[in-house]
Amino acid sequence: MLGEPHYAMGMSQTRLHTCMLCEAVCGLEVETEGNTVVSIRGDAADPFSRGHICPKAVALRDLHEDPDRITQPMRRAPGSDRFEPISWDDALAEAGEKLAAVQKQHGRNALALYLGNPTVHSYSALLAVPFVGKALGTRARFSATSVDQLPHMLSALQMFGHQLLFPIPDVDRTDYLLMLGANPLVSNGSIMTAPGIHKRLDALRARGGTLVVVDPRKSETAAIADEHVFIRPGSDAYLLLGMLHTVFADGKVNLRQHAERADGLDEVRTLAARFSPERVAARTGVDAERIRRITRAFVAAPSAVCYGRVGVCTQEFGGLAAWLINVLNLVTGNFDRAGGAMFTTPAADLVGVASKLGERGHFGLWKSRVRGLPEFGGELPVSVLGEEIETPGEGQIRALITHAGNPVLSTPNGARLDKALAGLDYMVAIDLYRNETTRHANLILPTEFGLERDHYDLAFYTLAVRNAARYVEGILKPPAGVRPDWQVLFDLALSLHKHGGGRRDTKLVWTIRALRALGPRRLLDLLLRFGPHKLSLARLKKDAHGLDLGALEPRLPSLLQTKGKRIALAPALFLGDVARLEAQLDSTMATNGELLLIGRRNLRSNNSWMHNSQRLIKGPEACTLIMHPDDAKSRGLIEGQEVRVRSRVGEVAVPLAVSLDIAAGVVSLPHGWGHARPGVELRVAKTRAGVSLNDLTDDQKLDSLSGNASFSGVPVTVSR
Ligand SMILES: Nc1nc2c(c(=O)[nH]1)N[C@H]1C(S)=C(S)[C@@H](COP(=O)(O)OP(=O)(O)OC[C@H]3O[C@@H](n4cnc5c(=O)[nH]c(N)nc54)[C@H](O)[C@@H]3O)O[C@H]1N2
Ligand SMILES: Nc1nc2c(c(=O)[nH]1)N[C@H]1C(S)=C(S)[C@@H](COP(=O)(O)OP(=O)(O)OC[C@H]3O[C@@H](n4cnc5c(=O)[nH]c(N)nc54)[C@H](O)[C@@H]3O)O[C@H]1N2
Ligand code: SF4
Ligand SMILES: [Mo]
Repeated sequence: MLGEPHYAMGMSQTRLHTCMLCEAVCGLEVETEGNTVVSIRGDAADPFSRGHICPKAVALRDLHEDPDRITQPMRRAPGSDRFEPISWDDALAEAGEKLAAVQKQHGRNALALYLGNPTVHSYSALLAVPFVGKALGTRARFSATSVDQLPHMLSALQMFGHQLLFPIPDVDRTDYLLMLGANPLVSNGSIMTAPGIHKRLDALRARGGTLVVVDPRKSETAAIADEHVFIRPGSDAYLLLGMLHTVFADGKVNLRQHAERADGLDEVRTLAARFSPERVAARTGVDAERIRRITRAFVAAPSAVCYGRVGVCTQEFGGLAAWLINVLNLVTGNFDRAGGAMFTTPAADLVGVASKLGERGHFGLWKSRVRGLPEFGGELPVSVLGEEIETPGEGQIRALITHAGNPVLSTPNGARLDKALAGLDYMVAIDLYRNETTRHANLILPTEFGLERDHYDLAFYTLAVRNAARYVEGILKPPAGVRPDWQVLFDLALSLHKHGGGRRDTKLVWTIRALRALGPRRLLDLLLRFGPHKLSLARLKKDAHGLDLGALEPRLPSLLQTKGKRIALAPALFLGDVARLEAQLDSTMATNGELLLIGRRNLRSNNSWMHNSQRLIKGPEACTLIMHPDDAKSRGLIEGQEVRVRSRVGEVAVPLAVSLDIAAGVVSLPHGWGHARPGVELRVAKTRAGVSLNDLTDDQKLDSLSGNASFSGVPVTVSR
């Protein structure tokens, strides 16, 4: 995989890499000595990230040196939580045999697959999973999508005809950025790859632009905005309808170049007419005059863009909110136009290739067995995973493969899933660590990671605020006992097939063998060569700091994958969900002293899995419950005190942080913590275990339209 074995020479070298931890794809300059990292800095010569990095990149070094990292396949002794080394050959043979046996006895859907977030940060895994997913021959496929961006995908599919046609906010050129449910100063941006976002937002304001943040908490991003609007959790769809009402009432609708190809404007007008700012004010907590004022400023700006992320997706009306954001950008003439919401022209065009192969995504073709929730793009909502394992009957899940995921900490009612996993017949985890989820596995198969791999960001250049490309080689030698992720995935599928399991499709198996022989690099090279910029790996290697491929450009109508290349402003699916929204307009959500729980992220943390770095977890306690002083006072609670938080599904004890930066009636707890469970082998993380937010979130509470988890606004009581 690697070029020259520089790491063998023991000399100090400076090499380039790219950070794969979050979506910002920062260029790195890594000083190594032999196979050891000496320092990690931002690559100032990267035209896209221009030297930006965050503390997590520096901690990459800790992961590579982590004695808790799994560096050879491990097998759990039956009935115990002791793991012992096993050879790759034996491990793959056992996995194939056991998983095939489950499928032969209980049907193919008895085997489930869960793909975690870092899957998307490895181009080689990303290229392998569509084939491997198919080869398993099961409908029980899950991923972090349904605790994340599923609403955006559903609205892309319904409005533009492809589930991956994500409009990206043109932050570098816009005059007005209205941000809902996102905190890029901490997350570094999501579905908005924009390394150094703080500087980009400063530049927006320096050129006279406006940043407005809508969030139930005065987040780090809200703190630097021109205006912060406290909103009641889960009510963004109402706010957006109140804004649309204003646009129509003011006669300001202007679809610009899309007027001729957009269908459904009348339906949107009729719908918006029902939601005056006065009508939604109480539910959103935003008064009518303010809704009008912000709408009018948005409309009046030379260019404007509304952007919503995790906070609007992971709520009860996530689907509607994601749709209405696109509608607002469209009807105010801010779509596919500089300074508005735009589409990328990525060097490796996954969406283009998928479209050519007829893969656009689909929705609701089948339903989950127990609760009848819709599939999306071949996956089921992960909120049903626990019940699908627990509930007997035909199609009950009895075996599981996880890849780079930790659903015990990352999915709603994780404690229920935790128990359910213990009851599986067989489980394989492809991961770096023995964490809250993988401790249940019979086998843990470890992969190459981070600086050991070559990197091209297949996913996130597709979501970037500029067109950019950068390719780097692996710069560390992987531990002898690990293998590349794509190889492990392919080999697992082949072993399953060999033992009589999986989809009995010889053509598919032949394809997997061919791809395995070809390797992901060649595939990537082909994608680059046939991509819109006609690049190649060789070309990217010549400019090792990366290429700037220019600002985003208007891409419609050619990108549209709908029939007749139309834009569907008012898909029936969304219109049909409005009745549910309207029915809850007057609900108060919380009663009897309940507070509404929301989540948050921390700059020095990455979902559930970087807490084993001392460098990152040192300092003030990150896992605290933030509460408004009025709510603390009325409960007789004080700063620093340990409080008990209870929801329908569970209970945790956590230190209290009292702050004016949160709306009264709302409390916030970060997700990804809770490492005290037995059998977890994360020695540093255990010293600051924290509690899991998802021991409180509810698997029965979701956006019933899309199937996405609803983390925002979980009713809880808080007491001493
Ligand atoms: N440091 C760090 N960076 C990360 C991650 C991490 O764990 N740590 N995770 C990565 C991942 S996987 C993702 S998907 C991205 C996510 O990136 P972002 O989408 O920026 O996510 P968050 O930082 O969680 O910000 C969500 C905001 O929504 C607010 N919110 C909660 N409920 C509501 C609501 O009902 N309405 C509104 N309007 N706002 C609400 C929260 O208070 C919070 O400030 O971050 C990525 N980057
Ligand atoms: N309440 C609440 N819950 C949430 C969220 C929230 O905002 N609130 N956010 C949700 C979001 S946006 C997301 S994306 C999910 C994330 O949730 P998941 O995707 O389920 O889990 P992660 O915490 O990202 O864990 C990643 C795992 O992958 C392993 N890993 C890291 N790199 C590699 C690699 O290169 N190869 C392999 N094989 N393994 C690797 C790590 O060791 C870790 O075990 O959490 C979701 N959960
Ligand atoms: S912002 Fe994201 S990509 Fe950049 S260094 Fe930090 S974790 Fe890595
Ligand atoms: Mo995510």
